Amino acid sequence: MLLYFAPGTCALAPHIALEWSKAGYEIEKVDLRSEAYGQINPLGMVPALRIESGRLLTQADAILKFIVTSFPDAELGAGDGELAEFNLDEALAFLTGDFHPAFWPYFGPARFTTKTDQDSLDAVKASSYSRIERVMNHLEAMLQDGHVVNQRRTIADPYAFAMCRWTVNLPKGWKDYPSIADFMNRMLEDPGVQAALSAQGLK
Ligand SMILES: N[C@@H](CCC(=O)N[C@@H](CS)C(=O)NCC(=O)O)C(=O)O
Repeated sequence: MLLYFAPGTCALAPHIALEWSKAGYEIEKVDLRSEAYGQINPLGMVPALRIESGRLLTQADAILKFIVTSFPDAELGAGDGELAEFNLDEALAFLTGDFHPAFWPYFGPARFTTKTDQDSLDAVKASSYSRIERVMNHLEAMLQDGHVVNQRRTIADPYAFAMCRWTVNLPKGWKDYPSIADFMNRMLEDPGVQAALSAQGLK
């Protein structure tokens, strides 16, 4: 397996999940804007995971679920219980469909305005803060039990971890949310998380 990544992006989530799964895998750092990567993944986005058959898997939540089913011994799935699978799917949909997009104006303000001056770009960035706060508040409530979902370690944990890191330079960062801060600090102590951070040059 080969995981295409750019440092610090949401590709950190499957990277940690692969570490936790003790999977045999390699990583390749890519330049998201390069023609070379565009030929690998025409969407020009990470994560992307090349599996043995040659198929390129895309979409973070789908890749994370693929890791769960490929490495059942790691027990990163929903667990048992009537609503367990729904709870995990709901959490993944929140992370991929609400949490991640809240950061788009912050990281790519030029995509949200036709103006090009710095003040206009900064204004677009600043406009993302309230939406980011809303999704962080929601995650804060989810993390009261120590994990994103089902009171157990699942693929949703590294996904949330990877994206909460993005708030570090915001007016309200992850350290300002008590349950998120507790979760992040525990994740930072985890050997698999440390291995992935180190491999991405983030530590
Ligand atoms: N829907 C995709 C979105 C992935 C995504 O937006 N990845 C970011 C990094 S966190 C990226 O590659 N951005 C490059 C771009 O938007 O051009 C997924 O969930 O995997």
